[in-house]
Amino acid sequence: MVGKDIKYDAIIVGAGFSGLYMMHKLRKAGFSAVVLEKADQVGGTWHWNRYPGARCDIPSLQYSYQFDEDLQQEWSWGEKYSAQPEILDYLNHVADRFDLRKDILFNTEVISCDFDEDNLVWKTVTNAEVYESRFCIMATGCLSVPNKPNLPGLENFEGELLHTGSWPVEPVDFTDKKVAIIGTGSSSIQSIPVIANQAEELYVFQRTANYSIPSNNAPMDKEEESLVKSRYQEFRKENYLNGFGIAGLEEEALAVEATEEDRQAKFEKRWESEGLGFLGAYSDLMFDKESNKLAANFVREKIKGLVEDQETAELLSPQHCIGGKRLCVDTGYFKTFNQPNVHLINLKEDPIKEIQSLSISNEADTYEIDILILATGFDAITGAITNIDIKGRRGVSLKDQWESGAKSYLGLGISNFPNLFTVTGPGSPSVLSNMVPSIEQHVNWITDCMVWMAENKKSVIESTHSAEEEWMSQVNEIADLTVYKQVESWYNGSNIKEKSKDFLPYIGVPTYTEQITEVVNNDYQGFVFDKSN
Ligand code: N01
Repeated sequence: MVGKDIKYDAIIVGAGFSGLYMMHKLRKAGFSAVVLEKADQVGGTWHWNRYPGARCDIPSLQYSYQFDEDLQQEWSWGEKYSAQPEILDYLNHVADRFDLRKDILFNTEVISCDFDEDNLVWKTVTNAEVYESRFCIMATGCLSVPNKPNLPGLENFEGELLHTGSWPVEPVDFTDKKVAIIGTGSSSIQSIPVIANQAEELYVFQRTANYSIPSNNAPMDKEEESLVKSRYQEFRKENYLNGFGIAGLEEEALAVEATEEDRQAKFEKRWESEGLGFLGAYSDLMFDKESNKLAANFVREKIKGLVEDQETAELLSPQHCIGGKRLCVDTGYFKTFNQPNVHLINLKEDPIKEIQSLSISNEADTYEIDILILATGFDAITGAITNIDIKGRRGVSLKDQWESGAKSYLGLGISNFPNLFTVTGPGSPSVLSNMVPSIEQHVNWITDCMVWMAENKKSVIESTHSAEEEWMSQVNEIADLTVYKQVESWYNGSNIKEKSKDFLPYIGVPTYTEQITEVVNNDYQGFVFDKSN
């Protein structure tokens, strides 16, 4: 289907969950494509995030592809929540099973993508070569550019410096080591209990305490697995009808209307079994500040019960709305602070003054360390896209266009950037949904669109500026109804100083699904085809 001198219909950037399925789907639809991947192997986020304790906090039976019935029937997960090595094995299996590697170029970092308006071609420059394609598809992930904060004296550190989001392939041995970890988000909360069991001393530098619910992880319940597999397609469809696209969040009752006894019983039940599903105990927890407070108080009481030293428990007790920052799911996190080798340092009260060759100092103390771990998160949702120098019509830079806020239509298309698609881009449910089904939904949509264009002899698709503006207003209007905007988080760019503070995920998988379907049914309303310059 390619034009005469253009080698590929599509360039796909990234070989994680998105890029692998995108390649498979385009190939099946008869398009020529190549995946450009910076790493030397597949996996995306599951390749880079190999820190100890890394695990998915969405049940494995849901955090997996559904596009191939044989695959979903034949693959068996070992645990309720899979650990990083098992997910990486799965992605390697998928790459082999669908013979995807032959169309992936590893060790290939994309530096820039330029749209040539005269020839309607994307020119993608990598560290190795220039590729030409009609379409450019960003399968770059929402959490793939590590945030490395500018800490005073960090450049002077001479010990081992690690980031949870770009962990080395070789295992790190913490035995007899003094370790510092900065940050207390999901990555840190997962890794702290594991590191604490090895390290001589572990210093946890906390700026903001976080809510975490026990994962209650266990070996896969074979009965449950059989049950799900006996009706896998229906099970997946039912999940799509849920606001976050995850089973178990479907309660309709309101916390504010429930009795104290009922609330205690429901919260307790979910604390004992659900992980992220804790927030599904009532339907108003993310919408009503008072209800949210009830759930938050329950978790704070749990922390008091788990942590022996009540001063430490108090420090570990978050004060913001629960769920406003991504809820964490852990295996023994709070109890780890009962170990004598684990020390909590409150950065709010006494920030890091300086990092020296083998120590960290704040006003009160100096901590001698061998290993420093930055668990400081990511330039989320937009970082991996703006990290590439993307230029669209008239040489407009995407980074500049997004400087005062990332705007996208449906999280799929961007005005001024014809034939460029983003998988789980800003303005789509992405990180506020189960990522894998959301990825599949976008890959299917993009492929269907490309097929439609071929059938209808259209060369170029581009979202309109007004469609994009209206869409992002809708994203924000929905978020205004929730507690999300009341909390500083990476959902709204607050973790990166230079970033515009916009709330980017679309809340509500079913409404989103309805709308992207309607757009297609209305001949891609909000997009224009073959627009002249
Ligand atoms: O990153 P985070 P993460 N000085 O941004 C602190 C997904 N994930 O890698 O809150 C001191 O959540 C920062 O403090 P504050 C999941 O979606 C999924 O842990 O800004 N501290 C915070 O405590 C998750 O939400 C799984 O005050 C600094 C921490 O660093 C997302 O990835 C597993 C600082 C960063 O927390 C990101 O999680 C792991 C500074 N200068 C992750 N800068 C699954 O299970 C930042 N911090 C699927």
